[in-house]
Amino acid sequence: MTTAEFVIVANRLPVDRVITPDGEEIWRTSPGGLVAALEPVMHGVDGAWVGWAGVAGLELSPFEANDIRLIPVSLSEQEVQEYYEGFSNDTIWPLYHDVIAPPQYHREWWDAYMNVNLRFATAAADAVAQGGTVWVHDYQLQLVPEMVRALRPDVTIGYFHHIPFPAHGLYAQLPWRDQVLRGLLGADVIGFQRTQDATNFLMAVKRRLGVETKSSTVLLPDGRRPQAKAFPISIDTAPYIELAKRPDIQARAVEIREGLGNPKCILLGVDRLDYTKGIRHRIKAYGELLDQGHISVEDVAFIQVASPSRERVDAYMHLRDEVELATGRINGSHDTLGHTAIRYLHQGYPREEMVAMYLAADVMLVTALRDGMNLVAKEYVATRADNRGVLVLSEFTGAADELRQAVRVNPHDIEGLKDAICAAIEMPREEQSKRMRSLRKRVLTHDVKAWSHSFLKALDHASRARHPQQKT
Ligand code: GDG
Repeated sequence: MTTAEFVIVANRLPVDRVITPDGEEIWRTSPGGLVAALEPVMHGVDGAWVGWAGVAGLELSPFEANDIRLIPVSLSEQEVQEYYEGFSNDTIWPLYHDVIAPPQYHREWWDAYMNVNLRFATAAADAVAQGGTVWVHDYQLQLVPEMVRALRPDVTIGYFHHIPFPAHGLYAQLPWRDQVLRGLLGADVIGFQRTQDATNFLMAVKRRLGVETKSSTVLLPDGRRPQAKAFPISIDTAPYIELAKRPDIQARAVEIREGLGNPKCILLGVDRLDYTKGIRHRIKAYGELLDQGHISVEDVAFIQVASPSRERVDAYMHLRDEVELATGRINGSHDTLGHTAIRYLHQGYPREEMVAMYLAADVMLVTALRDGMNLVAKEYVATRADNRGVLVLSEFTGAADELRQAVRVNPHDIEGLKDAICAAIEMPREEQSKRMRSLRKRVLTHDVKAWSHSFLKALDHASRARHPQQKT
């Protein structure tokens, strides 16, 4: 098999399988942020991408799409249930998001997680060239760094964690806590969204494994020196700026406002329908503002895009019921024949339509209870070239560390959230503009290229330290 200098390993391949109306199978680039982030990196190098094609039971040989070599890892239906929906999304996801929902601990899920991680690690170890680099992504694959290192001690390994890493008091619940730390420590560079995540990880390493750390370096007994640091992820700003300039998309934004009966103010939320995103808190705050007469449906409309996510996991089914019940109640009490309080959309949209919504929104509500970064906040800012609009941002997002001029909220404090929404609705233009200008400056200068560049620079540094004679 041909090998590659640079191998990305992620749960999903960067393409989705689409069956055309005449039955032909085609592969379309996925709309996700990780693809946008890594595609430019892949095009410049001799690279390959290891991942699951998203369809259970599908066995595929390596193939090429959009000039990227793809190495599919197959998962059975049972593995999808146990490794992906189970251990990844019903154990690690809730535990790492501060136990907003109760994590489920099942030994058979852990077994599936180990088996599938080994499959990904083996595929990566087979694909990478002598002395090459492997970059592993996210919480579904935390054991892969150690496994790749065991199979291929010659390669440099990076790992990036897209979600939070919890404080030790919570992390300690995990029955397999030491194994997961050892898995991650197989990497030379372990990247997190926020400094706090890296600090939590380093603290867990010290307390659980009794290993010394010095600043961001782990001093392993075998002499290896992995680094754990923050590399806050961002967006590819160019497509958002370009789409926001397009006359047809600007016209669509006007049409969206007209469709809502021309309210003075549009509030917008855009999230996967996930319990970490604080959608219920935001709906509650908006409902109370209506109930108490602080706002009216004629003046202030609320669009909530809640794109379908993890629909076979119990906690997500419950959340959907709760959100839809709350929305139905508020709309039932406040809608008029001409105006809807909450325009609730349990659908996914093309990026063009998302940008039209960002342009239509006077206030963007990002009220996550815990979020690694939150790219929606950055996307909204990137589209606001006229410096108008207000970002209401939860302090529990990674983005809050960077976007200091947003209106900060604690989403658990419903009164505080209501005050923040009112302040955002009433914010004078000059103040909007002052804040948006500095938010835009931050997002445009710290884009996804800056993110991948800084991570890869740290990895290159680690590689040089490991092979001083080869790389000059
Ligand atoms: C994880 C971490 C971290 C959503 N609905 C539609 C749509 N989206 C797009 C958004 C945005 C992306 O999905 C969501 O990214 P977020 O960062 O907001 O959240 P997660 O999905 O939870 O991502 C997170 C991220 O990884 C990156 O490291 O920031 O903290 O949880 O880009 O625009 N896009 C389209 N239609 C939709 O209906 N086209």
